[in-house]
Amino acid sequence: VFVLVALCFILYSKVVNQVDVDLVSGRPVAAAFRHRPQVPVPHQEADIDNEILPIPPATKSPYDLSIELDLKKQQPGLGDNGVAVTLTGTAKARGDKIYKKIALNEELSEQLSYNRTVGDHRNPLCLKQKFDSNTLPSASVVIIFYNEPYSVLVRTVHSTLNTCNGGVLQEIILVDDGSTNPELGGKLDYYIRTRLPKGKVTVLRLKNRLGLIRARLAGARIATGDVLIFLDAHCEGNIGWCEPLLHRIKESRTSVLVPIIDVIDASDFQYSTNGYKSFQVGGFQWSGHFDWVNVPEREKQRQKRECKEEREICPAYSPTMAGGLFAIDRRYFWEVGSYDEQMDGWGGENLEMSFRIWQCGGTIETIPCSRVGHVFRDFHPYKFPNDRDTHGINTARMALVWMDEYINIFFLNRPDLKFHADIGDVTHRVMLRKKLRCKSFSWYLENIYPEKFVPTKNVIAWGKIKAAHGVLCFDDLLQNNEKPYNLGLYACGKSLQKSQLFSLTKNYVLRNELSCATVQHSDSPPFRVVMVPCLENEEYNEQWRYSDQQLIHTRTGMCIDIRGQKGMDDVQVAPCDSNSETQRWLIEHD
Ligand code: UD2
Ligand code: MN
Repeated sequence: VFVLVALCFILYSKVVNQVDVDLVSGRPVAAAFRHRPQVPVPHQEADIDNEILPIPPATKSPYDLSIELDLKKQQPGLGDNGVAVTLTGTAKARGDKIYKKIALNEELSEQLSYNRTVGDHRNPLCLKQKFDSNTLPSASVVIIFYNEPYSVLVRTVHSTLNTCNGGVLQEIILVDDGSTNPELGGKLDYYIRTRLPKGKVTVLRLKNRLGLIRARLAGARIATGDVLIFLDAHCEGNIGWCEPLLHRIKESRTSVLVPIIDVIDASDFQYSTNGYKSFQVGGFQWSGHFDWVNVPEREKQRQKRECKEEREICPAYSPTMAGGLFAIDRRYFWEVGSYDEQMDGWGGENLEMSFRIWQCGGTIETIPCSRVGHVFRDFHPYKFPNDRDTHGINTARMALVWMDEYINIFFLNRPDLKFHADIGDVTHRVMLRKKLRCKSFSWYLENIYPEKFVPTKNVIAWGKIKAAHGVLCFDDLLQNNEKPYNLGLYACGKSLQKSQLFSLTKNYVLRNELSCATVQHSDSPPFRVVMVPCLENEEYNEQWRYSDQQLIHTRTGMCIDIRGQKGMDDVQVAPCDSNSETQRWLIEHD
C-alpha cells in the first residue's frame, strides 16, 4: 500500500509541478491549461500606465485560470468611446436575466475590456488648462463596495489608473463593506497583486457590513494622500478628471468638489452626457431626498463675474451634492466633521454633508472640466441592514442637527419618521455644529439656495385648502410631480399632510413644492385645473388671486368651482359668481 501511495504521489506532483512558459507573455503556464490559447490582455491605448507585471511565483494560483478566462471573454474595442453595445442570442438572454436581478447587465460588463475608453466629453476650453502635477496635491481615491459585480469594480479601478494618472494618484483604497460574493475576496486580491502596478491599490476588508458611511470613514482613516476622492464602485472617468479637482482644492482648501456625473447606462453601458455646455447641480426636496436642478440664473451671473470668458468651465456653486463622487482636502474632511458615524446602511449622508459644508463655512462646487460616468441602477441590488429604511432614519438624524425650525416641513413630508425609535441620539453632532460655529438653515436657504421654494415663506396663504361647502381639500393624490397632473380633491386630513400642502405665493402662484396650478387650454368646459412643473422663475407661472374666498385664475378670469366635478381628480374653473357656494375656499393659514 505504501509503495502505491508513494507512486501516486510522485505521479501527481509531476503533473502539478510541470511548468511551461507561455510563448506570448513569457509567463509560466501550469500544465492544466498549457494547451489553451493564451489571450493577451487587450491593450488599446499607448498611454495606459498600469502595465502588466510578470507573475513572480513559479506555481500558478487557481485564480490565474479564472482571471485568464475573464480576459478571454472580453472583446477588445467593444464599447470603446462609451458607445452602446447590444448583445445578441444567448448572451442577450443571460444579460437580460441578470439585469432583472441586479439592475445591471453583468454579462455585457464581462465582455467589455477593463480598459475600454469612454470618450472625452469635456468642454474644449478644458484642453487649454495645463496643470503641473508636481505642484498639485496628491489624491487618495477611496472606492467602497458591497457585493458589486466583480468586472464592474475592476473596471472602475482600471479606469481610475488610466484617467487619474498624471502623477497625482497616490493610491486607490478599496473598502470591502463585508461583501459575501466570493469573487470579491481572494481573486480580487490576487488580481490586484499580480496584474496591477505594485503598491497602488489596497483593499481594506471590513469584518462586518458597516454601511457605506462607515465604510468611507474606514477608507479615509488609512488614506495618506492630500486629498480624498470618493467614488462608487461603478464609475469610469474621462481623461484628466482628477487634476482640475486637485487644482481647485489647492486654490481653496474648504471647497468640496464634485465632477460632472455622467450616465453610464446599466443595460448597454452607453456613456451619455447632456452636451459639454449644460450640466446640473444638486438640490433637495423637503422629504429629504436629493434631486438634480439646473444651474440657477443667479449662479450663472456669478460664474460670469468670476470667470469672465471662461464662465462655461467655471466652478459652479452647488446647493447639495449627490454623495458618491467628490473630492475634499483630507485634513478638512476631518476638521469639518467627516460623517455622522451613527448613520447606517445607505442614504442621507449626502444632504448631511452638503448642509454641513455650507453652513460651516465651506463651499460645494461642480467642476466642469472633471467628468466621471456612474452606472445609475433602477433599484438597489442589495438589501438594507435589518430591512430598515436607513435613508429615512439617517435623513431624520441630519434634519435634527442641521435644519432648525425647517424640520417641521421635513416631518410634514415624512410623518413616519417623527417618532421613529431608531433615530438615536444626535448630541455629538449638535456639539460639533456649536464647536464649528455653523450658520443657521435659514441662512443657507437665503444665501445658498434662494431658489428653493419654502411652503411657508413669501406666501399670502398656505396649508390645507378646503371647500367651504363640504369636507374636501385640495390634494395632489400622490401624483408624480415631474409630469403634469390634474389637481384633486380628497377628504381633508385631521392634520396637515404633504399631499394637501398648498401655498398661494406673493407672486400669486398657487403651488406645492414642485408643481404650479394652471388651467387646461380648451374651447369649452370642462376647464380643468392642471398642476404642471413650476418654471424656474416663479413670476412666469400662471397667477391666481384669493379674494372673498374665491380662487380666481388670472388668465381666464374664472373661479375654482366644485360644482361640475365628476371625479377625485377633476377640479375645474367656471365663470365667477360671487353668490355661488361651490366657489368658496378656506385656506388654513391666511
Ligand atoms: C447615491 C450616491 C451614493 C450615496 C447614496 C446615498 C452617487 C452617484 N451615488 O446612491 O454614493 O451617496 O446616494 O447614500 O452620488 N455600498 C456599501 N455598503 C452598503 C451599501 C452600498 O459599501 O451597505 C456601496 C456600493 O457598493 C456603492 C456605494 O456604496 O459602491 C454607493 O451605493 P449605490 O451605488 O447603491 O448608491 P447610489 O449610487 O444609488
Ligand atoms: Mn452608485
